[in-house]
Amino acid sequence: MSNVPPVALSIAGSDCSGGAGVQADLKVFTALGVYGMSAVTCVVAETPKKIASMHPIPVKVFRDQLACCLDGMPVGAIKTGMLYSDGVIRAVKEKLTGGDYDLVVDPVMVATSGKKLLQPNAIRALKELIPLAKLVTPNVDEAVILSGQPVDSLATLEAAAKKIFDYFGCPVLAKGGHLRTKSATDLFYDGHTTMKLESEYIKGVATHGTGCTYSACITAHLARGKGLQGSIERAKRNITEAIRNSFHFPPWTALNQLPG
Ligand code: PXL
Repeated sequence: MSNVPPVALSIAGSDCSGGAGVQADLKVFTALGVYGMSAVTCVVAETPKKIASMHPIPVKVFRDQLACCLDGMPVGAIKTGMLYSDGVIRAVKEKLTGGDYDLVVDPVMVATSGKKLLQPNAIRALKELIPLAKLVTPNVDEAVILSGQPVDSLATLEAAAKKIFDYFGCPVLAKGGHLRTKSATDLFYDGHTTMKLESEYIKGVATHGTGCTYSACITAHLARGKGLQGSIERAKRNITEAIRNSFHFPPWTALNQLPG
């Protein structure tokens, strides 16, 4: 009897504290009934409050992980998170070009603690990867960098999302959680449709790894064949509940409780 589940791959950094990066992605995949695999780009020694050190994985070892995961396994969806270097990004682009995957690019650049998770000289390579994606998921700061426009409101976030679509030809989910609005509103734009995803802003909870968890939820739903808009809508509900029910391990900041 065959028993083949949906399969997804996380290409991201390792967060030893378990709230972000590959660890968060694999937990989400499991929680949503998807078999998860990983290609680690960088080992990050961190807690939700600080990054102690970072060690990039040699590009050869990274390429080998990609080959082991992709050659022969029925991978339906892939997400990228912290990529860190130009060499890793070029390896991803080379391997995924021409493949039949639903790719979600979470354009991770800076940790909440302020540490850079993408080398400055890798931004160009990241911009060349985005056109391969089915979705790019910038937060406000990343939307500013990718669009070259200031963002300080939902209207300017929407303008930035449209600019990003025009530049990269890739559907955009611009996440407005960092705007000081009453609700946490994200904007999806795919060249035709603008979809507004609104949820209650849950006050006083600054969770670590929310971006990773959100894009992993989208990736898992894509692997399950829910389509792009259906996956985003489901993931928005998942992430809102994950924040509402988040775990607190004082003195750490909160960690998302994964969708069940
Ligand atoms: O949340 C961004 C992020 C992504 N990936 C890794 C991280 C972090 C934040 O700390 O450590 C590995």
